[in-house]
Formats: sequence, structure tokens, C-alpha cells
Amino acid sequence: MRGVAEESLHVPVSDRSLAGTAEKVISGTRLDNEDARRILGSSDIHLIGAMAEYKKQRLSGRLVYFTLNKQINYTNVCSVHCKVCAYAKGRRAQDAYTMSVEAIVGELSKYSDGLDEVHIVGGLHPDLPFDYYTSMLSSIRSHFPGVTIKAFTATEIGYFARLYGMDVEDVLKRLVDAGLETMPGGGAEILSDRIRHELFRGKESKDRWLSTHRTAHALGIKTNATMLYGHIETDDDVISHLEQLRSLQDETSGFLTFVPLIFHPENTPLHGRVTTPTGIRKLKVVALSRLYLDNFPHIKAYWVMMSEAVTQIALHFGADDVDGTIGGEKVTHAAGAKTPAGLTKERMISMIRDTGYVPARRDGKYKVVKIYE
Ligand code: V47
Repeated sequence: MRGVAEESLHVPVSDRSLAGTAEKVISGTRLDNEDARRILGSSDIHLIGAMAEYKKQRLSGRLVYFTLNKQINYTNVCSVHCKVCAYAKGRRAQDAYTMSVEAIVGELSKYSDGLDEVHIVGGLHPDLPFDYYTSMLSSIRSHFPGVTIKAFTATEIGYFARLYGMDVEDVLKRLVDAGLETMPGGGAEILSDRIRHELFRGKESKDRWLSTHRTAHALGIKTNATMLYGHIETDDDVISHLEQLRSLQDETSGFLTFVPLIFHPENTPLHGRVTTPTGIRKLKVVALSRLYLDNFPHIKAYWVMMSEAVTQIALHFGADDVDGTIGGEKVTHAAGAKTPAGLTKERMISMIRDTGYVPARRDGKYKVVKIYE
């Protein structure tokens, strides 16, 4: 006889160790770390997908979100040399660059025919004045008034605070006055001081990354959170990362989206020393994110790092967002990504439609711009 979970999920529970987890999913009970461990350890991939898709559909129904966006990487100069990064350069390197504010506005003008969001992220540049950042934001705001400005990771914000002798709250207030609306989720890497010490020496501690988001949320700034996996992390590190995000979200409700990022090793010191996650592992991480982060409104399948094919499957494993058209991704491509540097709107719509879900174009705060039935 089929149990309640099997009736609701329309798949057999082949891995009986997940029976209790499946019942929790159906009854809306929060998963604990033991459930998470079992999901990552199980090969009952149909059940894992069905559980995550069940949860996704309860939160966002048939919609899958995308946005017309443009990433701006204003500088590749960075004072920290993370072992995962193929993009950062020293300030005297021949191929070091920093974009002027005029060049940034000029770049965005090429995309102004329907732009919902600009995503701004750069290296930790030791020589730029603070008003470079405020005038960047205010120029974008005045030239592109309808576009959501998603700018600066918690890592950059923490660096600005140290470099310019301000506290994080003042940095954020001044950036918001200039035009910042939301913050991307980069820099979270893995929220483990052991791994940060080994791979991200010089970067802020995990508590500092979390406290910058806490401060942003208190100021009413919605933010995202990422997790970079596929290097030296263990399952326990992944689960602990999710646990720390879930508990901050219980406190603030300030996160919009969780974005699992797959490490690309080419041109980094880790090349040849790590194993790239398999397709099944990528799907399990997406599904676990959807199931465990029950208080996050959205889970992103970032097509740049996942490939279009795995992204489509991830939409049946709990993801409800694919990010955007991007128009020239640089960080992952420096590390060997084989995906295109951007996608057209038409390609985005057909990628989503093909999965049976309904594409919903959104702005940077998830206000729907248009639904493509
Ligand atoms: O923080 C660096 C990661 C992040 C590599 O918030 C790498 O909506 C893979 O945070 N291989 C920047 N990843 C990108 C990011 C992001 C992307 C899309 C959407 C959002 C969002 C945020 O990229 C960095 C770092 O974790 N990264 N090097 C690499 N070799």
C-alpha cells in the first residue's frame, strides 16, 4: 500500500531512510540536519526531486523567474587572493583594469532596450575613493531610473568600511542614498572559518559576512546569499552553511534568494586538485537548498555555472529562478566556464518553457514585469 508521501509526491519511496523526511515535506515540517545528511547521501534521485518540486510549487506555483540584467565587473584589481579565483589581478598587473563611471554608463546604454536589473560586483581595490562608488550608483540611477541596482557583496561593503574608516551601517546608508537597492549574495563562499582560512585568507570571517547582511536587512535592504561548493567542503560544511543562513533568515526575513555556485577550477591554484561535482550532486544541492531553506522565497539555478541543460532539470528539483540574460559574465568564464557569456531573452524564455513551467520576467525585487503564458 502507498503511504501519504507517495500519494502526494507520485513517486515510490525507494530509499526508506527518506520516508520520514518525505512525510515532513508533505506536512510542512521543518527539516533538520539529519534529514539534510540523508538527502545528500541518498541516490533516490526521483524522490529527492519530487520532494523539492513539491515545495517549489507550494511557494511559486508554475512560475519560473528570470530577469533582463547586465553584470558590471567594475574592476578586477583585488587586494585578496582567494584560491578559487581566476579573475583577480594585482593593481600593477598588465591586464588590471578599472572602469570609469562614464564607461559603466556607456556599457549599460547598450542594453537599455529592456533592462530590469544591473548586478555590480568587483574586486577589493585599495586606491579608489569612496565617491567613485556613490557616483557610479547615482549616475546609473539618473540614466536608468527603472532598473533595480543590485550592488556590492558583503565582502566589498566590509572592505569599504575598513578602508574608509566608516562602520558598515554608514557605508550602506550612503550607498542607498546614492541608489543601491538590493545586494548580491557573493562572498559567502562556505560559512566555515576553517575553509575560509585555507582558501580565502584575508577575506572577512563568516560572522562578519553574516553581520553585514544582518545590518543590511535592518536597513530594509533585501539581499541574496550564495554558497560556493565543489572544492574542499564536506557535506557537514554544506549543511552548516545552510543552517547559518536559515537562522539569520528566521531573525530578519531579509534574504530574497539562495544561489548555489559551482566551483570552476581552471586557471586557479586548485586546478587538478578538486573533483567537479557530478550532475546528480548539483541537482541534490539545489533540491536540498529548496527543502532545507524553507524560509527563503527563491532558489536560483544559475545557468552560467550549471549549463542550460542542468538548469532545466534543476527547475524540476526545486529552483524557481534562473538569474538573467547577463550580457557578458567574466568571473566564471575566467575560470573555464563553457556556457555562453549571456543569453537572449528569447533563449531564456524557451529554456524555461521547455520544462513545462511558465517564464515570468521580474525586476530585481521579484516584481513581475511580464508573464509569458
Ligand atoms: O563570490 C569566484 C564565486 C561569486 C569562482 O546574488 C567562483 O543573484 C565559480 O556571487 N568558480 C560571484 N565561482 C558571483 C555571485 C553571484 C552570481 C550570480 C547571482 C548572484 C546573486 C551572485 O563567484 C564569488 C565567488 O563565490 N566565484 N571564483 C570560480 N572559479
